Amino acid sequence: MNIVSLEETPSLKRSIDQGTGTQREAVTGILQQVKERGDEAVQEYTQQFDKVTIADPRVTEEELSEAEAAVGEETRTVIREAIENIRDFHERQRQETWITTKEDGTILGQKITPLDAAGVYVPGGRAAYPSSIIMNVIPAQVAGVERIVMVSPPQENGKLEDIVLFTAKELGVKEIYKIGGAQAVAALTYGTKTIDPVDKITGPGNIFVALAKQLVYGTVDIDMIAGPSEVVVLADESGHGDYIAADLLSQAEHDPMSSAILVTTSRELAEETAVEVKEQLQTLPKKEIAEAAIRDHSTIYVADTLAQAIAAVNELAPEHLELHTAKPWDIVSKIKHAGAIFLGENSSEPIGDYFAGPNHVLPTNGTARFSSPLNVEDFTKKSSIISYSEQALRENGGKIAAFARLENLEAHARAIDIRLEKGAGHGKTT
Ligand code: HSO
Ligand code: ZN
Repeated sequence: MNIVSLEETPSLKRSIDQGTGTQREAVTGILQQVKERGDEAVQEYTQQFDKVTIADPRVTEEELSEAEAAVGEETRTVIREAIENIRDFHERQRQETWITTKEDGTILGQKITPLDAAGVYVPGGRAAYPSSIIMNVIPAQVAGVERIVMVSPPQENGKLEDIVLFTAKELGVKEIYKIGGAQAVAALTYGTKTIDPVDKITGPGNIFVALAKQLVYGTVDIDMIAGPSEVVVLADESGHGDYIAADLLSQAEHDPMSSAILVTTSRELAEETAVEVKEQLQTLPKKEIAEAAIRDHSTIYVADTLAQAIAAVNELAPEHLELHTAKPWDIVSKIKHAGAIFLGENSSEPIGDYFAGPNHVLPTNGTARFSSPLNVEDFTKKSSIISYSEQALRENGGKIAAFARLENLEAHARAIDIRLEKGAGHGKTT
């Protein structure tokens, strides 16, 4: 791994993959076809891309039970316990409707309502991570979303992976369709005879899914366009090179485009970590992916001071930040931008990926500057509540009408004036 001294702030990539022109065109065509021809088009695309004919994409109760039986006891226990921790954490995010009353009788408030329906995209094959299903479904459930729909591309045998179905069953997701790609995003957005439309689509996917999500955004809501996973470790001389190397590699194995960065005030630790990364890489099953990520997108920066190191971290605005310093709690208040902050050498990043409770769907690509981990609020929306009393209207009506005339909106002004002129009750009792 490259070791450089931190003279300037590290360079950033900061752009989401917009795909090629051909890819965008293909996705636009798929969205259009599904919008116009519904199920029939979805079935054709499944034949073309997933190489299987699916007459009815609905997953049956029977398939769910079969999947459960196929999953081993140990796996079941792990998944159940993870679900419990993650649900527990998200329960704390729930927001309440609030109402406030002023002395003049005005009542103002904010009403929280869950979305009616959410769609979770689960990628096919090896990227079908049960942890991601849990992370997408739980905030929607805790928010109170009544209809949660899952979609995932079928394997060539026409089935979904057992672990995907088992996780869905454990979570209580009942509406699952064996469809994937841009066609699934289209079906969830526009609806078909078989599939009712949803209000928001979340979950990771390949470039076609990501492009489809970008294109349907506005008709439905989406979570975010996730980039490759990233981790930044901030360490002083108290850090352990072997732990740090292991954690860097844990995100490097996600994607050849992933980045794993160490910012440290200790040159010795920098060198020790570089050696460890090289050694630990050799025995990794995903060696090639991790090697590419380390070679092309990862660096060790040596800073003169901790303050300089912290400034670099804020500049990077990483998805995951690990603090391997003598007093990690002293640093937290200085971190402005990070999706998730892991404190101390015991808090290895995969703990957050799977088990601790916080969501692992996090802002990538520097977007931690302005966005947050996927959370319960993402599956709710707010309505403002306004109830003016007669007294409040009398006291403020003149100002409101004046404001309206300032904008040359006479009908607005008169809507107020008419009330000021006619006064209370207006001849009717309620
Ligand atoms: N580290 C990934 C999530 C993940 N890791 C899923 C393992 N499975 C992005 O936060
Ligand atoms: Zn991970």
